[in-house]
Amino acid sequence: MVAILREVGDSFVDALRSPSDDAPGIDVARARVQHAEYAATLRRLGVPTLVLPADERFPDGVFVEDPVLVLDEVAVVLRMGAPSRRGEAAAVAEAVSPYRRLLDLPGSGTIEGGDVLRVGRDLFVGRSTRTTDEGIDELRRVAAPLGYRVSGVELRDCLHLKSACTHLGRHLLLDPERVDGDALGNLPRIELPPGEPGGANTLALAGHVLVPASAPETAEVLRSAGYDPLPVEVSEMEKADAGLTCMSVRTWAGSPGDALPSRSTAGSL
Ligand code: CIR
Repeated sequence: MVAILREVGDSFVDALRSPSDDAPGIDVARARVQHAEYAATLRRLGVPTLVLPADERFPDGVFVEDPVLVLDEVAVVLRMGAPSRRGEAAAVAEAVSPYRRLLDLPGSGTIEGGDVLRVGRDLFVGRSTRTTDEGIDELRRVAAPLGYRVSGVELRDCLHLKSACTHLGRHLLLDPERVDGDALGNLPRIELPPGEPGGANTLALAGHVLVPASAPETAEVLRSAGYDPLPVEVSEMEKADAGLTCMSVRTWAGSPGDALPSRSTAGSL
């Protein structure tokens, strides 16, 4: 069981981002510090990390969640919607291959890992600018024989489904402005507080929930619901429309929101 990460390259300064007139530029040095702190947090929680070297051809290569979807039985190599990112899959798939048999999607539809929210044996897939109905159908053809139900979900104003909704373990955390919770099964839902859009992209593991440092009210809401939020600074990733799930692809079995068994070191965090 390992979390696979990829270092931040110098070309991260050119990462894809939604157009905005006054957006500050990405500070690559700061992004590297934040990435190293993210990796250190995972390790302190007892999660081993495998950190791949950066590949300067791929400005968004740090976001390893998007090119490969790891299920309990197999890993599915995805055809990404962003053409500039398609070459990222090879290195991530190779790193995953000791842990899972690799499967390719059968056609030419597109789908990105950030759009796939797993809840038990349900795979909810955002219909985004990156993920097409054809891509969702192809995932269904591969995953249904393994016992997964695959459903497409409408999104409003967000890059990926997991920009707006993540699995905490006992609940979903979701932004009702951007995704309709009724499309996401029966798990109880916690609504994202207004004004903290980045807060929806949390990462639950080892009895804790990593929460972007930019979302302190979200952390408070999660604490009130009985979770143990751990703030992690990801300001430079947020400038590239990304957050906590995007920076690792995790090879343990079970729902992504499932807590891993805590190690004694995790208790001191
Ligand atoms: C992109 O636009 O593809 C990257 N700048 C951000 C990817 C974020 N990934 C994710 O939400 N899983």
